[in-house]
Amino acid sequence: MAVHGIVLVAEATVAELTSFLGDWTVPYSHPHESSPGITVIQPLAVSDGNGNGFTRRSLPLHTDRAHSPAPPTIVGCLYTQPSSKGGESLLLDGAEIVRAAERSTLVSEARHVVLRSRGRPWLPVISSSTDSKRYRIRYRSDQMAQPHAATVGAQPLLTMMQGALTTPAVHLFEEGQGYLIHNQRFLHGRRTFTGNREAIRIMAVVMGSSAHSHMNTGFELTNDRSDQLQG
Ligand SMILES: O=C(O)CCC(=O)C(=O)O
Repeated sequence: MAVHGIVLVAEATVAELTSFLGDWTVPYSHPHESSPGITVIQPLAVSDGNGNGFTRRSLPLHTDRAHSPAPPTIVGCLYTQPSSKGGESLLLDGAEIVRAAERSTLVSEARHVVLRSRGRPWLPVISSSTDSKRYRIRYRSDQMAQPHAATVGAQPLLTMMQGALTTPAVHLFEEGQGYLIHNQRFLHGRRTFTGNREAIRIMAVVMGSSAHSHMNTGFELTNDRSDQLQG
């Protein structure tokens, strides 16, 4: 995950995933969690007013807690009950967006493409460390937050990003399958579905003492690409 930003899992249980994360991460709390860092994602009869997560509706590509100053570093989704129809997962490597921005020099406008969320400070969609070696992506376009070009010069970068978001990898995960992603790099979402599909979502931050604690400050652009996910 530290290299590619994603790990696909199969024949897994929630206990196995939490055990895998156990000695190098700590749970990241979410208002809807049922135990520390763990939220059951299933359609609820009554909307909780928190958007489409707990419905059968699609979720466009996003970063979890993108509007928060410190989103979780690791997000996992383990599918525990399949849909009757639909519900494919959408995944996109944000490193590809940063590479495209760098190739076109649009990356210089990055700090002017922001996420606007009512009552919160604007946060850059792509941020980089002062030496530009590490990048973080935060993105969502829903009731909670909207991307916005704060200057005329930033609009082409936002347009390019939104174009890239139209070609995610699409996976229909079966029971016991799913993914762990570096949430500051990979965007995820899902297609609409029917039936009683259920997923267990895990959120975590890497411990400061871990050899992987650099993941909390974003990702580096390397030549390792997640090509197997494109399509
Ligand atoms: O239902 C899914 O497959 C993904 C859910 C999701 O994107 C989320 O909870 O943030």
